[in-house]
Amino acid sequence: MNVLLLNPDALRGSDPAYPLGLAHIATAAMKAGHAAEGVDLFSENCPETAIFSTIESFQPDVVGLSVRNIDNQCMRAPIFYLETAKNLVHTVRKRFYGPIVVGGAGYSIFPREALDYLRADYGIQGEGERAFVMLLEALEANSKAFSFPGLTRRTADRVEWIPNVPLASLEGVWADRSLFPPLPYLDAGTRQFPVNIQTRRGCPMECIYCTNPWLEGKTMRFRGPEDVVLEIRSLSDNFGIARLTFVDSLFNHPTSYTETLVDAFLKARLELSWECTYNPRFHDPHLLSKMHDAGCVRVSIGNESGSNLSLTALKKGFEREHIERSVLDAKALGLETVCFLLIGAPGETKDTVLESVCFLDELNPSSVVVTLGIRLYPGLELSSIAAKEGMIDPRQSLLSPAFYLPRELEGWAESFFLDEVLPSHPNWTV
Ligand code: B12
Ligand code: SF4
Repeated sequence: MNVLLLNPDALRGSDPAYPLGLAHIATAAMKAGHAAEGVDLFSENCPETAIFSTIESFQPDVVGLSVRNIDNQCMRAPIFYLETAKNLVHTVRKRFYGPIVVGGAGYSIFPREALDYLRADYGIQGEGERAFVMLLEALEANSKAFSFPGLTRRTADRVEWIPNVPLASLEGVWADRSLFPPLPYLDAGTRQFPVNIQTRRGCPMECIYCTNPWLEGKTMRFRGPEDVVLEIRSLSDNFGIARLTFVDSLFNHPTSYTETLVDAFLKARLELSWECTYNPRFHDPHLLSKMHDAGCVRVSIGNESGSNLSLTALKKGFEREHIERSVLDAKALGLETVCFLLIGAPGETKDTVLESVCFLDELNPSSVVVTLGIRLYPGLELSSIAAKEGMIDPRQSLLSPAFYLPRELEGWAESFFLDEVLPSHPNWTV
């Protein structure tokens, strides 16, 4: 089948993220013998012309659209990206009369509601490598009744969804970048920009607000370190990429895998610099030092707070001392450190906010990213708390963004950070 894959450019102007999910899907489709073509609207000035001319020349049988983001998760200045994706489906329909399939992380949180909203024909919830190929096979066989894990289908009067089952192994999982070359994402001056890559999927942690364990599964699965090295080599050989960002939810867990991976980087003498997530609970000075030797230059320390009360409420699984050790050891190695404040844990008060601010002030990481209000998602513990406290209706779909912020902090938190914290902290952003 001829498969046309589209990356919507909902985020032009902000930090662009290379469409890694689409590169994975394209690889799987091509491996299964299908012909694939890509249109990346990030680098197209006239989306309609780019889409129409590719439909004309390539004559696709199926069009796939990636929906990475539903919204910007920002309570202060919300942006709803799904509207852009819906317009794109509408545009494609003007010239293409076959099935339109949507997938992606944002989409997967709301498989039914988002498919209905977008008016697309099929959705693939969760990992797409297996499920998308199964859908292509079913469509090619002109099969009328088919079903498999991950499939969402819109019929005249309802939307049917079968929950996906995570791949048992990541063997063979690979992101061929040829359909979506990363070059438009590089900074014009430096010719570099961290290009994303994934080495593992899954998170076993229980943070009460986070969708990652639902999206990727709670059981971690890993790519072979040699495969990861080959993919990195192909990025540097084909596109000159020397800066990477690992999108793994927990890059430093489990230590044994990360150490093997980093050893493989060292053995291969990869000339690159990279950044990754770093969870304080699994802090290991020996591993951190090896990561530094293997090219790590920046760690995003998923602390989210600096108050033990809030860390416990969010079920982060670590305390202030873990954060402190992680930040100080990373700084001692000369790594850039990014810390986070997620304001609005259940029970968060002005005191816990001040405690967090003082804590990070003392640690003085390279930068701090503050988020005011926590985006609520279906099925998560924080959403149940919000419903019990009367902040949301328990039947609310949450596709349209809703946020958790204790009433005591409403109004105060925003002016506190904007008027009092930011002016004296140029390396903090809200
Ligand atoms: C790493 C990450 C980041 C990094 C990105 C670094 C980088 N340069 O790539 C950083 C921290 C910078 C970031 C920023 C943002 N992120 Co983010 N991010 C993630 C995370 C953890 C992983 C994404 C990833 O790369 N996965 C690896 C790839 C291989 O998987 P994938 O894209 O999901 O693709 C698979 C499937 O989805 C599917 N698939 C994908 N596309 C398609 C298309 C079709 C047709 C089909 C059939 C299947 C399919 O198959 C793929 C292979 O299995 C996800 C959560 C998660 N666990 O998925 C959030 C997530 C995507 N981010 C989210 C958000 C909101 C954002 C921001 C808007 C936050 C902000 N306000 O700044 C920005 C947007 C950035 C941008 N330009 O798009 C939300 C989106 C939900 C929502 N409310 O919209 C998520 C889901 C996190 C969450 N809250 O639950 N993010
Ligand atoms: S916040 Fe990080 S550690 Fe917690 S569940 Fe999400 S991905 Fe896992």
